[in-house]
Order: sequence, then structure tokens, then C-alpha cells
Amino acid sequence: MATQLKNLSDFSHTTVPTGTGFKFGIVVAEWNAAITGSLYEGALNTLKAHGVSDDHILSVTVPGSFELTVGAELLLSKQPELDGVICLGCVIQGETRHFDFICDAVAQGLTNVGIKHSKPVIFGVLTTDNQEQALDRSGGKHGNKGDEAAITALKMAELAASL
Ligand code: DLZ
Repeated sequence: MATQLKNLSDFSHTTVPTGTGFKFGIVVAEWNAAITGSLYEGALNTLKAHGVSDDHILSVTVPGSFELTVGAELLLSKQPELDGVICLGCVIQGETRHFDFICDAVAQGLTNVGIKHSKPVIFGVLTTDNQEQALDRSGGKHGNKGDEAAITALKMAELAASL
């Protein structure tokens, strides 16, 4: 039972665990589909590169980022064998306060779903000022946040399995 952590300086790049045997859901928002499609490609390829088999990945779409919460809830309640869910969306700041409402609701909603099921529910949602910032983070100069979401899912699923 006793486990000791290593030095804090070792934590920044812990190895990514193998995904063999794990099952993941991916929920993708259709709004800003060119961006969320790239996030999805990154997440999917990263899961597979770390050993998650095709038939252990269940992908669904929802209309917009606001619906990611119910999408994740539906997956975890109807497919309880899933080890976690990766939620991918892109909310771009507009002229109204819509942005704030959607971002706040999704962040809180996904947190609640994860706590309810005691499973990782990953916030892979870009919240940007404009399209360029979103492109930079979905396979552009700042990498692909879909990859990062998948790595986070693998690490958290491994943590859950280890306890
Ligand atoms: C309505 C809306 C707006 C204005 N902007 C975005 C956005 O940038 N990204 C996104 O994923 N979804 C957006 N939506 C749609 C909402 O997420 C949601 O689908 C609708 O409000 C219906 O609940």
C-alpha cells in the first residue's frame, strides 16, 4: 500500500503508460469542425500509438461544445466498461457573452461527470480569441491539443487502474 513519490523535478515528463486493454470514448463537437476534426485525428492517433486497439475506442459527435457534457454522461452511463472519455471542442470568442457561458458550463459539466463516475473525463476544448489561435493548437505551431488530451486520458486511466 505504501507508495513513495520521486523528486518533484521528475514529474514534468512522466512516461506515458501503455493503453493496451483500456477502453476510451471520444466525444467531438461539430461546431468549428475543421478544428475539432484535427483534434480528433490527434487524439485517435495518439491512443492507437500507445496501444489502444481500434475496437476499444468509441467515437461519437455532438452538435456543439455545450453538448459535450451530456455526450460524456451518456457514454459513461450507457457504456460503463469505458475507462475514460476524451471531450474535444473548440469555442471561439465572438461579440456576445456566449463564449463565457459555454466555456464555464463545459468545464464545470465535465468536472461533474468525471467525479460522478470516478473516471477521467478529459477537457480537450480549445477556448481561443480567434480561428488562428485555434489552428495553431490543432496541429499547427503549438502542437495538437488532441494529442495532449489523449495522453492525459492514458495517464489518468492508468492511475485509476492502479488504486
Ligand atoms: C452557439 C454556439 C456559438 C455561438 N459558438 C460556438 C463555438 O464557438 N463552439 C462550439 O463548440 N459551439 C458553439 N455554439 C454552439 C453551442 O455549443 C451549443 O451547441 C448551442 O448553444 C446549443 O445548445
